[in-house]
Amino acid sequence: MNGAGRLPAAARAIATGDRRALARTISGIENGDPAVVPVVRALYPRTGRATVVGLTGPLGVGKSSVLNVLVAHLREAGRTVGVVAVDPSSPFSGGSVLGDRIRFERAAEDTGVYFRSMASRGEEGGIAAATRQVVRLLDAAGFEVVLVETVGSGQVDLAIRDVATTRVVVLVPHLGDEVQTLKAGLFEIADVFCVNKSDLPGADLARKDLAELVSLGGARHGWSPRIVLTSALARTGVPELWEAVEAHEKFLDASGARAEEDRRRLAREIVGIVRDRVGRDAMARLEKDPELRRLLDRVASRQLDPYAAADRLYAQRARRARQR
Ligand SMILES: Nc1nc2c(ncn2[C@@H]2O[C@H](COP(=O)(O)OP(=O)(O)O)[C@@H](O)[C@H]2O)c(=O)[nH]1
Ligand SMILES: [Mg+2]
Repeated sequence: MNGAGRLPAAARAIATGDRRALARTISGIENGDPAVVPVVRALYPRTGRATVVGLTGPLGVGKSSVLNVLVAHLREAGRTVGVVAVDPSSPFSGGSVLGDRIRFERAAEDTGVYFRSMASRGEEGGIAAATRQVVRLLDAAGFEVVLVETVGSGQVDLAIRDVATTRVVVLVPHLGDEVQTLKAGLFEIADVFCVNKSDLPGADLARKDLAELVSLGGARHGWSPRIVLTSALARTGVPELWEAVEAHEKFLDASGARAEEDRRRLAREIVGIVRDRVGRDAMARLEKDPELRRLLDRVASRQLDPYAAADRLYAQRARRARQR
């Protein structure tokens, strides 16, 4: 194992709980600063220890509110918690709501919790990668539980799928349109359903509807998603929500699914890195290499289709690799 002494200074500072180093490095990730890459890489051997829980679901269902109560619950139980809120719609400074400020205040006086919002940098693949890095930093900093909030929309959910060990989909009574959202992808990623605002009418009906959907879907890899009713407003159901998360975490260990899923996530990450590199390289060559420019000309004039061009580009790449 690496001794702390061998790490870059910022990595060493993060590993020993320095919050300013943590905040600076997260900002670097947010801004795509290449200087943070060695820091994140150096900390990689110290990751994989945290329980990473993703909360996702439509805007306004109470994800932040539930998260806030959950943090309090975990702190009472003596667990340390890092929180990342990924907000794809509003910039970091402009999107601050009351709940955020309360959490920030608490974060300032309690060293067992760290809260951070991240603004989306526009491209969704970017936010998924950035979220993964921030989660790793919090993990390496020693937080036992890392909570990630994202708005359930398309690609942003990949962030959840790619980082969380347990995924909580938050919904509200009167599912209506949300059932459509579920069919559009949230359903497949849920390990736990949280029906929040259960102080409002219709919560039991929503639970029944969900239970039906769950039974239709069957147990995915041996785990049947749990359904929990919460009210962040009345502060009820959150201990049960955490129990459901822990039950899933236990299942991951008992079934061997944890290691399997970790490998799958890492394989996706590695392939993603390769795809990015190959893609950037191919784009640069298409623009510069005269042979490839002619190829592109022929596709543009409809003499050649894009698949044929891709085959040739790929073949040229393989040829070059052999020559090297
Ligand atoms: N009635 C009720 N309102 C809630 C509950 N939880 C959150 N809210 C309200 O729902 C709104 C959206 O909450 P927020 O946590 O920001 O939702 P998010 O967009 O999913 O993070 C706020 O006005 C909250 O006060 C709840 O359990 N019951
Ligand atoms: Mg929120």
